[in-house]
Amino acid sequence: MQKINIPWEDKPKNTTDVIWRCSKNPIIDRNHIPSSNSIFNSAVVPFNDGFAGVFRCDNKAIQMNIHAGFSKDGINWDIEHEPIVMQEGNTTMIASDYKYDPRVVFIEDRYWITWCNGYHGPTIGIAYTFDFKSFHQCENAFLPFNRNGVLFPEKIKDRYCMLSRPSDNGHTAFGDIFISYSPDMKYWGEHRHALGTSPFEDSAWQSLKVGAGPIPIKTEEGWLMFYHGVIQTCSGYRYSMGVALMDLDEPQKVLYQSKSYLLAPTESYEMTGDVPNVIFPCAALHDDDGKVAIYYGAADTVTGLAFGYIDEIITFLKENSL
Ligand code: BMA
Repeated sequence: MQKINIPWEDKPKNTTDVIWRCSKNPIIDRNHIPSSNSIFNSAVVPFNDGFAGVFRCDNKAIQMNIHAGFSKDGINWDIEHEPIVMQEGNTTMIASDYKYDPRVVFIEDRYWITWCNGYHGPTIGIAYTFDFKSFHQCENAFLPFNRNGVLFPEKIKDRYCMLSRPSDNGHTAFGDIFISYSPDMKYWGEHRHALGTSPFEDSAWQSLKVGAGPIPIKTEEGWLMFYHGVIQTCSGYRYSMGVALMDLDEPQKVLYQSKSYLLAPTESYEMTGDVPNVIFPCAALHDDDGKVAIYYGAADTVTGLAFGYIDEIITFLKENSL
């Protein structure tokens, strides 16, 4: 197998943090393509001898859509100026009022994209591609309202497996992560509760709602799942990133859930933007050496990148678990 050279910077000498930010942050600015108001909450995967991605680009009318992009190094991105045009996949019903917050994963023979799809309110859209040029849209996974649909990178007990967060039609002041299974990427069922919010007095940063982030990473200890947690403050929601380990065979069983956040909005581009105080991870690249590079939307405006070691993250999680 080809070795993946994920983007990487060594841990700064003066930090004891488990996660550290890329010195080039934000790696994608809000006006990276001519039409964009903001580019954030986006997903990337290894592709050919570099990387491909699906980017959330809100245009200057604030229409939310997803665009394909390509990169040699995972940091400098060529993002298509026009949104992805979907063809029919496993359905003829490919209506979509908007598309946002994509995730991307390679399973078996193709890349699958999930996103928040506007169909009488937000629900989870699914599409596949082989080349990031033609995309085939499939049946929505769920009834509205739902957000943060995140696939596992392999079948579990012969079924596709997806995390999601049932929501409302607005800014959803609640929400736990559920898991659902499908034999064919069309019909989803066996919905189980997986990871919930925390009581305010235990871990307030994740007391309002939680949502899955990047594709879970398989480790010997379980599925490593980065997620966002939200606290309601006097001046609105604050989104931070946490991490959990889920059982390999029955991922609805949460083995550890972080009590402290891993990354919270503290940099100016995370605290200031169209929606202040948001860190929203949607992708993580990892290599055989145990390094991980996490892509996250910052303040609903730009895209940031952060780094860590998987074994250090797991140690942190075990020592800081709810
Ligand atoms: C959520 C989604 C995300 C967004 C976040 C913070 O409900 O809409 O796209 O990043 O709110 O505004």
